[in-house]
Amino acid sequence: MKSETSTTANRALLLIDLQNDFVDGGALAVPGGLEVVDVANALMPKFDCVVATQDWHPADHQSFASQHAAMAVGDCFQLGGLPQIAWPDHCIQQTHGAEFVASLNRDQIDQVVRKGTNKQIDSYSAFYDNGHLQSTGLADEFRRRGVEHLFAMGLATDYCVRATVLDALAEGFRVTLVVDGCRGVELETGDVQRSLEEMQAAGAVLVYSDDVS
Ligand code: VGL
Ligand code: ZN
Repeated sequence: MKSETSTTANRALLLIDLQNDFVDGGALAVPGGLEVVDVANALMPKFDCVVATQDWHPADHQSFASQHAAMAVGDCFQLGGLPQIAWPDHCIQQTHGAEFVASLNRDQIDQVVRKGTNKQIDSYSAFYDNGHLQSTGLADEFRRRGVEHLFAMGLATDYCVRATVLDALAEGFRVTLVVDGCRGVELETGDVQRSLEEMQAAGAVLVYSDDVS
């Protein structure tokens, strides 16, 4: 049986979408989003490997309500045969909204994974698009580096964090979710709680950042 112990050598910190558009004042602001940046900054020195994701959309990304006639933000529709929520324009490549939050310690990030670049399909997870058609290569990259245990946190709990954690577990990684490092959109009341329960049921261990050594 594999060792249950994680050493700094076989673990990585995965920071999900800590971008201007997802924090206070942003186009798709997640309530309290800015608060998690301090958690990220406090955790990074505890990890040899830090990977950050960036939602990175072309201006005509088809998840944007603005790209469809008579569609409102929050509407549900079908995009390429998948259920899709219509979002406000957000995280457009090369814009301020897509940049990492200025207070995030960028110099501690080893690798950046950009996702959502294909306008025809949304991509919540750091590993695959929402149809699991295309891989970002991140799982193989972790395996190449000998990483077996991921600590995940970021925005938003009920979308990109959830999808990333579920994919990571399916890829065979041990996953610890840093709960106070996450905030959710909560389009429907209870979405965040349901997401946490779903991740836990799939095998994620939920912890608070103070307990991460
Ligand atoms: C996200 C909605 C659309 C996220 C990204 O980062 O959770 N949510 N694009
Ligand atoms: Zn997006």
